[in-house]
Amino acid sequence: MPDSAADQAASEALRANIDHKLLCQVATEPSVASKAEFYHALAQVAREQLAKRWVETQHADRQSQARRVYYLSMEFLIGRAMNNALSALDLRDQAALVFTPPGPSIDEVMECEPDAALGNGGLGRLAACFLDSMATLGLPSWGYGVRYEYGMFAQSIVNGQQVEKPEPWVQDRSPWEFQRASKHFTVHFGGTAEHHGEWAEWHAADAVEAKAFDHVIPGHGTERVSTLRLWKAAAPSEIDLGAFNTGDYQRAAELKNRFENISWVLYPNDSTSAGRELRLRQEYFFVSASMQDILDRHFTEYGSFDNLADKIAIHLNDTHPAIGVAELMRLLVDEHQMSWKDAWEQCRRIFSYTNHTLMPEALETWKVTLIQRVLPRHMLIIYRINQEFLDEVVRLYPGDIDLMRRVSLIDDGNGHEKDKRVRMAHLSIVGSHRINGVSQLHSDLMVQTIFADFARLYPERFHNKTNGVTPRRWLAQANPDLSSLLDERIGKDWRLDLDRLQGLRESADDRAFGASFAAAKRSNKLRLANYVSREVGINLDPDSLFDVQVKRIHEYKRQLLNVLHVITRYNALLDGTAVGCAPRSVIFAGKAASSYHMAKQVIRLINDVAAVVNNDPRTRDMLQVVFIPNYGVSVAELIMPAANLSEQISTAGTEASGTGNMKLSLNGALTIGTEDGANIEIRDQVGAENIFIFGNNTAQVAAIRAAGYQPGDLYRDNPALQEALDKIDAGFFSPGERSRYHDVFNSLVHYGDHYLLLADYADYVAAQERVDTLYLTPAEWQRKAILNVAGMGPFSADRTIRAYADDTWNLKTLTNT
Ligand code: 26W
Repeated sequence: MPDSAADQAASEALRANIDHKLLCQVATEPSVASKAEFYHALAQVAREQLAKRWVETQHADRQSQARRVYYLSMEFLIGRAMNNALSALDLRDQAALVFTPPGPSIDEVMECEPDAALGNGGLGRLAACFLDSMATLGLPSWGYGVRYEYGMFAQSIVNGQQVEKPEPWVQDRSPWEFQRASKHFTVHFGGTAEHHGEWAEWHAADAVEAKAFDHVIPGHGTERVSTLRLWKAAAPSEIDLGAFNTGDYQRAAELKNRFENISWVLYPNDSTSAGRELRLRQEYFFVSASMQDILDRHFTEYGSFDNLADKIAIHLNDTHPAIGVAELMRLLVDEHQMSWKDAWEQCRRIFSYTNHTLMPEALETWKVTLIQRVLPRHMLIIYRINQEFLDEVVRLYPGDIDLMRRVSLIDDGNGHEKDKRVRMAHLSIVGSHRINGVSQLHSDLMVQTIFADFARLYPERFHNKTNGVTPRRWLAQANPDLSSLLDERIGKDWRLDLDRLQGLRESADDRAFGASFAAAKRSNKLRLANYVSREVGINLDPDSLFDVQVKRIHEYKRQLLNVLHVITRYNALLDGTAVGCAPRSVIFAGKAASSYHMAKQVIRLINDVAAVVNNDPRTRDMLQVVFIPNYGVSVAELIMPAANLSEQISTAGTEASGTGNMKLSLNGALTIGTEDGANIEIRDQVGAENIFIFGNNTAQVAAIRAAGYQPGDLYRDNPALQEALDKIDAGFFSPGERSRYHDVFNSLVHYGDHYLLLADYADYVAAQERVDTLYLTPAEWQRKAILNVAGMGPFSADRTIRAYADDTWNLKTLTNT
């Protein structure tokens, strides 16, 4: 805590500024202001300074004429902005001094802010971490996305089941956004396209207005910022007025809805492509507005498009913005009279693409008939791109018809016209000069499996960029206790240079440091326990091992395997065979897609198991289970610092990278995990002896499947497994409805156990026993936890973004002058 005279003076100045904002912006005064009103006043203080930084950054970028990167993403999972903004503006400590009793604390004020949950999970949160790093590294950079009125749904648990409620995160207006009244573009849909040689005229049927709302993303240790520009859909004003003027209010309202629904709600699905028309409209809507804005800015600055590719890089965050390849071609050829050949050359130097999943159901394809109807000109462009691409393939591999069919941008639907589909991943690859996966394993599998043909055609395009997380939000802000301890040991520079954490290695055996490290962890556990007690009504023992699995609920992530272990442990405690056990609190959190039945069953089962286990006086001291509702960025900020054990147990080869694994380890949790995604690289950094790796690896998973996997045999041969599964099947945890989990049981034992839970069960349970043994030797546990933190340097998003800037975007870093 700062208490010098200078700090006091600064906090007095801040207090005066807040009081002023309370008066002028909120029209109240400190003695009667509510927490929410204090929040708004404080946000206004930050807003003003962010605005200044934004203007200066734009000025510097224009002056330097440096290349910019535009990061296109359907999702940005920002969370709250206040703590991050105050830290970046160096106001955080002063704000803590301003908000003291009898008034609200700074934490209470910050909790008034709703999360901006404009994303589903990993992909959206990664985009938010990347913006933080781009700003911090001084890259001329913009994020572009959709200003959803309703973000990720709010989850509550009613009778053990997930209930989804809409989440209107900007009730009226957010203090963090700047509406740019002068920035609006028209986006067209439907109609017909008429060819005139190389270019075409698009006679669109509909038009919608895209209005710009900016979020200033502050850099840390720099005055530079990045911009997140989000588009809101609105009816074009002439249509609105026309109907109103004739007194037809109902029609005016209907029209307004029809247009504005484009940016109403985020699709709450990760890992399955919805294939719905509204989703395609959302994708094109934000991509078209972004491209027009980008070209507008470029032309204003350079008066020509000849140097476009020298000055801009556009990144596709998965295939969701892939229609941008066709849109850039349309704008350059049809609207700006560039030749097809020149436009395509530029295009290919401009775009790059990241793949985030190998799951076949997540790979986006769109019916040709749908694209023809909604975006007729783009369909023609895609056909031409495909034609030229396939001509190239024929030149390289003459006569290989099968190869052509496999790599074509169009899936020919086995000759059925109505089943033809556009493969968005293929469009992204053909239109990009660099393509990457998000961990070494994922990138390797990508070129060996789904993109093998393309890797043969264009080997130089494929590479790896292992994900990272921002240490500002996920350590400095989320875990102040551990942060101050690190500051004392290794200095404060780790915030901007995470490799400094290596300096902790020499403290791993220092008993006194270990004790302070453990004390910080315990206070974070207490903080979480208080939250759980308030929100869920379960009192966790802060000395028990906090065993945490937090992420989207999905079969491949195998929350069910974790449940099987919980039941096994419960059974062992009951029959007295549990020797050498440590008291545990098993903590789950995560959302299930609303249409994903099996994922919802898993949530219900967790809650049913929790109800039985937590109410059993025979085991209560040794085992507790809790499902924390409404997992999101802010809940994660509470959970990550409090975890002892990080569950990363996906079937090998299915989790592209994971980023929660990095956040947990960075906060001193040990990982129990499979050889999947970034777990492998985490092991390489922290040392195999400081992580619990178990189960079949990718090659073994493939071999098991090839040999004809028989989960029923494993069930029969393992009594502990059988007992756990039988209890689920017999309704032991659902006495009011005994058949509730038949489908869960069947999916594992009789219907093939697609994600091989039973194949990894025995090894998982054995690894969990090793976890207990270690936890019962606290000094050893502490040592390994410290070594985990020490090894996390490479998992800073700064490292990832520097690598993208160097080998994908070809960008230089800048400082404001
Ligand atoms: C079209 C529906 C849809 C929506 C989102 C399909 C697929 C997605 C994402 C690609 C799913 C996702 O979030 N993938 C996660 O990306 C993270 C960041 O790279 C990785 O760390 C996770 O392993 C990966 O599951």
